[in-house]
Amino acid sequence: MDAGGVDVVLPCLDEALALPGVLAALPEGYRAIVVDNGSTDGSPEVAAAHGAKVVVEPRKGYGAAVHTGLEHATAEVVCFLDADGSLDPGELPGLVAEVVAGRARLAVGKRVPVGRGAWPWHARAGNAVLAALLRGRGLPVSDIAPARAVRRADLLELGVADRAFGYPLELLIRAAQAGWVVREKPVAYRPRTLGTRSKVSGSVKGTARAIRDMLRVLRETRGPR
Ligand SMILES: Nc1nc2c(ncn2[C@@H]2O[C@H](COP(=O)(O)OP(=O)(O)OP(=O)(O)O)[C@@H](O)[C@H]2O)c(=O)[nH]1
Ligand SMILES: [Mg+2]
Repeated sequence: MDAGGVDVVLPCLDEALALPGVLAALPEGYRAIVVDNGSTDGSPEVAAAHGAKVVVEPRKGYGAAVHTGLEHATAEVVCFLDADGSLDPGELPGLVAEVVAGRARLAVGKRVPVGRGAWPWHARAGNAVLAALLRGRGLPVSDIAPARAVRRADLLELGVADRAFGYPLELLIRAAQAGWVVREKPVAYRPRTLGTRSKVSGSVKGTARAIRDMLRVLRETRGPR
């Protein structure tokens, strides 16, 4: 992708140890927008020192961070990626290529675990159930992945409303309802950077919160039959 480059939105909550590696791995022409939700480990300063644009979002939640990052993006194509070191920014051009070439409106990563403990079994099982539900709604995906590429204008128009942890699921459901072509590409999924703490699937509290938010999304959306 040339003309204007690509913006990469990185939701971030206490990822100071992971950010240097993640930001250094961004391909040329890919600009980081780190969206922070009140980190207490100096993440915003680390992000800025490593060349990222930093946006502070006072509302808590993955969806709030991702949406605010989208609002601050200016590139035609925007990527989203976790900031915990579990995903390689070097794989983003593969997703962007699908969108730029018109093979997909939305390109998403399908996580392939690399290394022990990359993907806790309960998170993997929950993810598989949700992916099966999505296939039932006509979307051929096998992962609710936190890596994606899409045109900025398309995503704004799609109007994803969840601001918590149901965001990735609602995005896929709305894409299916809008008749978008969604393509999955395999991406390596590694254990998060050593020393950083899991906010979602690695703890009982985080998992319970994600399940609650995703069930709400399922209740509030209706798939085409
Ligand atoms: N801004 C913001 N970012 C968040 C919030 N919760 C999680 N994140 C970020 O969203 C990404 C995903 O969170 P993780 O804790 O890695 O969730 P996970 O991948 O399910 O859990 P792990 O398997 O432990 O990695 C990371 O970059 C987090 O820093 C939040 O409330 N606000
Ligand atoms: Mg993670």
